[in-house]
Amino acid sequence: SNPSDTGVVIGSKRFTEAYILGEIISQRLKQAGQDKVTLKSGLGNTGILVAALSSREIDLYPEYTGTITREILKTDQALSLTDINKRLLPLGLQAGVLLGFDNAYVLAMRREQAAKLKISKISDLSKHPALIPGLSHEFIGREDGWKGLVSAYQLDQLHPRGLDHGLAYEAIASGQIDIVDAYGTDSKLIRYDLTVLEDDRHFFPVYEAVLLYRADFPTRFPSSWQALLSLRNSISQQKMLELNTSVEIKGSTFEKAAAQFLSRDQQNP
Ligand code: PBE
Repeated sequence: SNPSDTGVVIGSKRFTEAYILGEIISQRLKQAGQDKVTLKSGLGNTGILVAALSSREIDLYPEYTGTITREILKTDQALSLTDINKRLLPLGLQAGVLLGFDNAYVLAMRREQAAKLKISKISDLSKHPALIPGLSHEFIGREDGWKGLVSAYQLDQLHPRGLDHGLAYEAIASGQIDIVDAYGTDSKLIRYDLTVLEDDRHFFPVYEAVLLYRADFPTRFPSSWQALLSLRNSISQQKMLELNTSVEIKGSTFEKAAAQFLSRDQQNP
């Protein structure tokens, strides 16, 4: 049978922002008249999503430029989107439609403890080997995560514990851990009064949100692709933080947050 018969299948990673973006993409396609849309939310980490693209289980998902260069293409170079796409093509993949915000990895601590120990930047951490990092499993294993940070900042004396990103904030607030890997657009950075440590050796790349898709997607679904182009530059840093806050702090759902975003977007294009 024609593979187009199955409609468009969207995937997402397993954290609040990823779920919201999956909903925005899926609802945008339905608005545009694509009536066969399947959303497979919370599939897993980067490796799992890329495997799902390769096996045609999904057609696209929201990803980040820094994650594509470091984790998928395994390069330290800062690449333009054009160069990223040259390297993705042999994998049958392409990246496009920059959404308009950046979601960087950051290290964060309780504001009070950081002030007391006079820690404001990541390089200060090497003087405090007793601090306990509580890090998400994906971050621990990534070159643009703990592995690379340890060598860039000589942090071999610190011993991280692995945990789920969803549990990290409660763990740091209650004092079980002292340092977390957070995401720049996390609503809970503000809610739990954490301070973000300056990346004073400029270790982390830029993580601009972008769609990662099968290279054959635009030709298989031309009108859906046109609809997705309208999402380019449509979500500001502030807007993404608000969307994450509406779900994580204000109790909205992924679906409602996405629907509200799209209806407002149409009124004020
Ligand atoms: N990030 C921050 C991670 C999660 C959010 C964009 C660097 C990633 O998914 O690659």
